[in-house]
Amino acid sequence: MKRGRIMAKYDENQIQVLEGLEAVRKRPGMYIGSISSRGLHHLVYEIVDNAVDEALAGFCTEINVEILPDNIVSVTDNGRGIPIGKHPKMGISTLEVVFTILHAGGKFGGGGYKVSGGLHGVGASVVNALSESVYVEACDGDGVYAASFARGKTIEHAHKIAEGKKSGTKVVFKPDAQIFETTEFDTDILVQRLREMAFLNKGLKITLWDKRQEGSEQMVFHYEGGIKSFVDFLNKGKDTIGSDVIYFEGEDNNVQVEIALQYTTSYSENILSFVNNIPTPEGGTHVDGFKRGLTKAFNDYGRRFNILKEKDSNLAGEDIREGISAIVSVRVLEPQFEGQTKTKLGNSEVTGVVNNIMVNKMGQFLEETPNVAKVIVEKTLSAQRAREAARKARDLARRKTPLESSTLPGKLADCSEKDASKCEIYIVEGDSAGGSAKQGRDRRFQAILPLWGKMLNVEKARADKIYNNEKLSPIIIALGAGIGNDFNIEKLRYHKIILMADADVDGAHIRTLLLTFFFRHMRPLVENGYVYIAQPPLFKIFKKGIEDIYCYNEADLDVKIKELEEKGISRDSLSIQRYKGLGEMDSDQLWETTMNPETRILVQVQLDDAIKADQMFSILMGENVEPRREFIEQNAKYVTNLDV
Ligand code: 28G
Repeated sequence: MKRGRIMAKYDENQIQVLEGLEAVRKRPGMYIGSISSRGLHHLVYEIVDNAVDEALAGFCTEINVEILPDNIVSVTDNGRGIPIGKHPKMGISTLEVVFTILHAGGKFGGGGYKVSGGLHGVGASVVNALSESVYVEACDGDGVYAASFARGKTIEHAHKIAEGKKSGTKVVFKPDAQIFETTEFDTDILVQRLREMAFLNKGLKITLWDKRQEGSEQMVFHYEGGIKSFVDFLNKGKDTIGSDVIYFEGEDNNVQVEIALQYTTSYSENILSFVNNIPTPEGGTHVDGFKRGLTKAFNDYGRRFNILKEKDSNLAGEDIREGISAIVSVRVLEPQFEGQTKTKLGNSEVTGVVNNIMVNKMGQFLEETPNVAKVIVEKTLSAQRAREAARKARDLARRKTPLESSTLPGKLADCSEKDASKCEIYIVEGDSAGGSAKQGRDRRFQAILPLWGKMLNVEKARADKIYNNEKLSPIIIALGAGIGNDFNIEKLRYHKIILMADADVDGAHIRTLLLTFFFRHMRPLVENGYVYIAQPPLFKIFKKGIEDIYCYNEADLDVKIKELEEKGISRDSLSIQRYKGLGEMDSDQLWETTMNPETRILVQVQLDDAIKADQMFSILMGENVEPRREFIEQNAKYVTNLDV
């Protein structure tokens, strides 16, 4: 009876177990990030992590990784060996629990199951689920025990296979080709991570042997200096400044901290950070604490020894970090990972711990080694000067580009006249119309600027964005008077700014956009009456024997026809062409109808028009959805081409 109950319970658990690992096979990405090469290599890290945890627990000094032919991976450690005794709750060996029970929460899906170093990670079951086969051997100093699995299912329970006095664990696995896009291991990727692991765990010896090809040799990663050696490694080939690598460690509030740093003559900063041996490229609270503490240590030192005088402002963090190479490695009991890629430490208690260690120990170091302090402070001061100079140069360059640039836009066909009051600029949408306009114009006083590229939504953009917009910045540069608060009408290069676009919906759209832009960012242009809209004809009347007649709207057409009828020319004898766009006219016609000051019609834009355009624009492009929908419903046929 009792036994029956235990069996029942065991069976229940067994079902749960199988379901659990099935979930891993269904959504591998949740557990190892991806099924690409990256995910494949992750399997190795999961197994190595468990061996490293045994090292952190103080029982393992060596981990050997081998890549065997067929991309089978073998990992051994010399720890205590995974226990093979019956797990009190599960009724199966601890070894089998480790390999077949999925621990709650996926590493990459929420939860974050990795609790800490020293408590053995829980990735073995994930590796098992995603491997064609797994073979595990555990030696506990008395005997050698083995178990095997296939795609998460137990093939052989742990059983004794030999006597033996050694201890340790061996895990051999073959990643499942049904799961992974590739099962080919990349030695360089493994070297990177295993070397990093060895640096982060001083004294731990990790070897890698790629046995897929004959004649290969074992690589050994073993650093008594730990992260000090890591900084040496980073700075190999660089000119270092001051001293050997500086190293601090400390612990408070259950946060263990190790820091190593050294300055080089380089101008960049190179800070690598880790939490429980996991890289945190997005940084986080440990890196914040490091930076803050470093900055404070230097400023305190500078004040105390009067290197920074009372009138001087504090040294900036970025100047103090110029040329630094540093490793920040912390161990935290329950790390909280945040950020885009979940590689940013969020635990707020960590900042203060790291900050204090830096302020105290870095401060002490600077005081005790004044010659080193001196050269670093000097570098910091020159970084500060360089940054000031760079900022001034940038400001100068910035001022020059949009507002008073010496280089006019490449597409601008400028006029020869320099007296702005006599100059006109035609802003033309479309390259083909632009081409005709360039040919047809009077180049002495007429400039042509064809527009191209994607229009910016002026509604949502601030000045800096407008300067860089490919459609608007040529206009700003060509007009030469700047925008916004910097707008200076004295510098305007043309006193007639003529918008020339088709008489259709698209043309109306671009006119609205440009009017809005002028209204918002160059309002004096509109207020002073410098902005015009060209009126290309909508119709052409032609008949053999009389000159072509252009009409600018329907009413105009009716009037012109009546005039002809009064001269005895019947309506039926006339051919009437309707223009769809500027592109339908050749350069002579364009000149004759739209650009020749003697014959053209220009409509001067009134402030009123611009305000209307602005309102329409706000409705079309703005944030407010309701009026936009109303507007679109009321004007459905006009706005079909607008990207609202
Ligand atoms: C070779 C490749 C990967 C491992 C050990 C050693 C122990 C262990 C591993 O225990 C169960 C869960 C937490 C204590 C622990 C041995 C205590 C005493 C171990 C590895 C019980 C797992 N004796 N070595 N797991 N723990 N190496 N290498 O996986 O509470 S996993």
